Amino acid sequence: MPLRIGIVCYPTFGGSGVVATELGLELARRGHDVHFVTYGLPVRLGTAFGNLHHHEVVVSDYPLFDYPPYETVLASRLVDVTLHERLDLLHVHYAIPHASAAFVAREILRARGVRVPFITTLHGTDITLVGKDPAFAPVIAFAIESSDAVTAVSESLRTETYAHFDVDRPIEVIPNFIDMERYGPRTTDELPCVFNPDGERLLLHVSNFRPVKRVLDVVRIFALVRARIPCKLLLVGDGPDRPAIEALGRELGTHADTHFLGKVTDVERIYRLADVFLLPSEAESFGLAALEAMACGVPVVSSDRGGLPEVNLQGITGFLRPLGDVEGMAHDVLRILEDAEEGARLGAGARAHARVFATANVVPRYEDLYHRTLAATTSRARVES
Ligand code: GMT
Repeated sequence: MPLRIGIVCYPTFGGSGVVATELGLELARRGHDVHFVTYGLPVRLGTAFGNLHHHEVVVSDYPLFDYPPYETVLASRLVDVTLHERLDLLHVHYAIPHASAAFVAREILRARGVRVPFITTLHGTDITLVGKDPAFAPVIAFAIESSDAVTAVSESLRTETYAHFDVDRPIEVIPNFIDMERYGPRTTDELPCVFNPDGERLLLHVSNFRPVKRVLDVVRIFALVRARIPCKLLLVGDGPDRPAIEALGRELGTHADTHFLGKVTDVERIYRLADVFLLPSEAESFGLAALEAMACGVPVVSSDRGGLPEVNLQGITGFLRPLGDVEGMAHDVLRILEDAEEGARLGAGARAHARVFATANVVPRYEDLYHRTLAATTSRARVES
């Protein structure tokens, strides 16, 4: 049965926003009425469907506010959209502040006799980094506890959530997913690659260049590999570490062979050019970028942190090393680049394992959760009345 679903997320380039947007698009394709409630148009919301809607959250600039009350405005907007669009449920991505805003909205609606459950999907930094800041912890724990259902994008994130928050409720693991058609290996009819005119090998990293991504390690790995074979580094994204990345590249003499491509929207075109994908992160609840690379048949060399071992399988889709083991990761990259058979085996393994996370395998699990949550809400309402 088609549902009317409200989705809250960050509309930016972050992984949680990307997952929420792709989920909304897929739910709309499956016939649900999807309403995004966000402060800007989600960046990947390119395709328009008649059953896909956007409701902007506008926080007015009032001289009294040193800090605009985004959470309050979001909660009010959720009440308004739920009532006028007769939403069945809210699905919020990223706990801060979306889950607490959804809680406020749900309680306001309940006081008006309207029962609308909300589902919270935890993505990682909401729990592992920001969530551990004591300034946020009580509200996050309460919002998780008060959600009608909670999901985490990996087993690792579920374990971390229980370890760091005093919550006593089931958390269902529904992993991130990938469109295996859009993300696929390079075909022979594609334009020649402009980044390696002399056939240099291509190393790729995609992220928001935050310290947690350890992009400086990427540059160090590249320097070690480049000392052995001709290669180039493609960096997609941007963020606070960019000046330090450029400085290190100049210091190591690799800057001229590094291409900064910025915040590319059709990133799948870049993935499939790469020979190896690097993700040496300090923390990674899932590692969506690694999955995107794998779907394109690109082996991954990553750290072994967080949910990465659930995505990148040692010796099957690529290699994993302890945090900061730059020499080990460079060794793994060389193994992939210098042995064509090994590179092809890992690339095929990467694409094969990515299939586990194919959209058609994962999105029905969210639909199933929606129906179960609605059924539980209805029967609770019956008991209470
Ligand atoms: O990676 C980031 O810093 C962005 C962050 C986000 O919430 O937008 O990504 C997190 O969610 C992604 C989607 O579920 C995961 O694939 C990333 O692993 C996770 N990032 C971290 O845990 C650092």
